Amino acid sequence: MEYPVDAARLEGDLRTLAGFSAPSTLGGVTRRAWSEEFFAAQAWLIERFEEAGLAVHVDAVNNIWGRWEEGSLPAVVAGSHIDSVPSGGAYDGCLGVLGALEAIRALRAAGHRPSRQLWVVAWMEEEGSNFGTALLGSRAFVGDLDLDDAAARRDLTGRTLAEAVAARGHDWSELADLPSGVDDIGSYLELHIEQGPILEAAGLPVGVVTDIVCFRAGTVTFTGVSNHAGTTPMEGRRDAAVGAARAIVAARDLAVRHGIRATTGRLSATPGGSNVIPGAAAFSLDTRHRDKPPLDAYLAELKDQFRIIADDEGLTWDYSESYDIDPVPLDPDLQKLFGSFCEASSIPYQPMVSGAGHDAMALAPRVPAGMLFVPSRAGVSHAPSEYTSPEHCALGADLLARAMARLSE
Ligand code: HGY
Ligand code: MN
Ligand code: MN
Repeated sequence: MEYPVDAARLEGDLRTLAGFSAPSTLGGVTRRAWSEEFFAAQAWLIERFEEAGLAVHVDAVNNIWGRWEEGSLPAVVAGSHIDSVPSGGAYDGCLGVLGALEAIRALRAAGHRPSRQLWVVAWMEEEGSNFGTALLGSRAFVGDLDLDDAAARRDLTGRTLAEAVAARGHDWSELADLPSGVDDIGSYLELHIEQGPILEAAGLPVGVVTDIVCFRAGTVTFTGVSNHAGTTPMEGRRDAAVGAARAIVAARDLAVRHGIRATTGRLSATPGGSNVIPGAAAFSLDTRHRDKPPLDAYLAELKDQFRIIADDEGLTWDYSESYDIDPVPLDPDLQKLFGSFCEASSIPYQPMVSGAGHDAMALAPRVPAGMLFVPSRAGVSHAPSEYTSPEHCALGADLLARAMARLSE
């Protein structure tokens, strides 16, 4: 270690943060953005930032900033997110926020005197698990969010995002001012668990991220006619659930053929009675690829298949896109910087692409952005058994500290 990162304290923080969760029969961490448990976790995090001597700022979309304001602007910023997927893990996003906090603690303990301000940020609703707007806080901050579309989005309780912002004491119009903050940022660093099997399989403790895949995601809805399950003959039914089921299999089969990653994580049939032929069936579709043209071609061909399925089943269909995010190359100089630290300490590492989306995607088109990965046990993430060893967590925080120190010399 180059800086006195406290592995036990970081592990303890990760364990404590994991405790802020809604109960779930599936176990794991369920901390949807805007939920009670989420704001309890934010309050705990704000205390940790203050304890570390940072000035805390909560912006209009609830990004939490902890600022070491000794140096000049533009600042060196490190962070990630603390919202989770349902029944997710304790490390996704949280390691990036708590690792950045631990890096700042270590720099202060080592007597570092930054020439630049050093900030840690916890971005709001990276997962989009509440309002279906992934990278919400970071995209709002850089001015990439369609504010009209986002304001009207409703969560499972029917509350709009604008109402959720107002409930926290901010006016939606304040979001239009957020992008001016990007000028105060000189570089953005994000430590994250790999969430895949590559580093563990290669026996490597560190990955330096070269670029992040693109993704397009939305909701597909098939509409037919509700009717009685017992009296309606099989021929002539307009069963929306059958259309959706055929479409989900078609999405998977075509993805395998095109080398795309496609996933349906949410599925619903309406009105939802077991003795009622569903008049509507909706499913989420998350699709990803390293390059945009093959992804766009896949979606175009898939929509043709949806059309055929709908005609065949006597249904109509609709695709409402939630986001269409381009692939993002990360800053080559920051990749070299991370690599040089690993080489200087004979830490084996490899450059790699991120199959997961991250807030760095929103920042990278505007400021130099770099990402570091540490291994996920058995490559598992977005699940209760998500795990990264305390040694790997501390190593990531140490490399983050070295980068923050170098960039604020
Ligand atoms: O879905 C993702 O790739 C990220 O975990 N939000
Ligand atoms: Mn995630
Ligand atoms: Mn994440």
